[in-house]
Amino acid sequence: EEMGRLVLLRHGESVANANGLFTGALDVPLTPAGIRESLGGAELVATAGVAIAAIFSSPLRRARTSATIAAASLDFDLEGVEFDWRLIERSYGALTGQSKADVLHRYGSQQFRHWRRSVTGMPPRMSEALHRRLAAQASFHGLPSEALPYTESLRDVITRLGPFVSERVFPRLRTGESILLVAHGNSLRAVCAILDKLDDDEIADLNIPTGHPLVYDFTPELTPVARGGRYLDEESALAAAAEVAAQGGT
Ligand code: DG2
Repeated sequence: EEMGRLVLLRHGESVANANGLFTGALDVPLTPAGIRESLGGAELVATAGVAIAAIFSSPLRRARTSATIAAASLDFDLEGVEFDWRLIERSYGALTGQSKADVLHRYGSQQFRHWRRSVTGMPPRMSEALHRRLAAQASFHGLPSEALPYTESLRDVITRLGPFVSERVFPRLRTGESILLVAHGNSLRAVCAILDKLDDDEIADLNIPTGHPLVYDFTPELTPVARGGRYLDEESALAAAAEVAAQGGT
């Protein structure tokens, strides 16, 4: 039987990305360049002829806008886009809203990389005041409190996304339906860690660029045919991933 394909798409460039800030649960919009990027990514999926049967998105604005743009380009009913809080970006704790360059300068590259890329690294907890301010953002209305942890490691994100992948993604792939997931740099790193069973070093080296669709094909046992999937625009996606890796000045 034919397996469905899974397309992972990180939202286009956000205002916080453009300003070099740790974003996490900060509910920022896309930049105009980010809107164009989302459109370009969605058009690549349409041109590749992937028949998307379901779109799942993080409820944060930057993902919702990108999912809306994708739905429009794929001729997919907007009402059918499904939101799942488990796709929300990793909580960056007290680093939320801070400049990556400042954090790198203040704490050094080892600590910076630990917080940003290791599986177990947890930024310091955010203050009650910051938590209250983030929880009051419109996109968090109606979501469970687990959607906004005071801080989170990538391991925690993998733990919350495991059930999402096995309950909402795998069953549809098995019935031959192709799925688009619109989410974030770190929540998508977690999805890749689950699909490819990445070890801790592989997870630390993984960077996902904005707006470049990453396609996974699967065997009937739900093993990726190509480990790490395939970007539809490999060359520019890998260049953009290298830029993500270098953010903050490392
Ligand atoms: C970025 C990822 O996530 O940042 O939270 O700052 O995808 O929501 O823009 P996104 C953030 P890095 O972990 O790559 O620094």
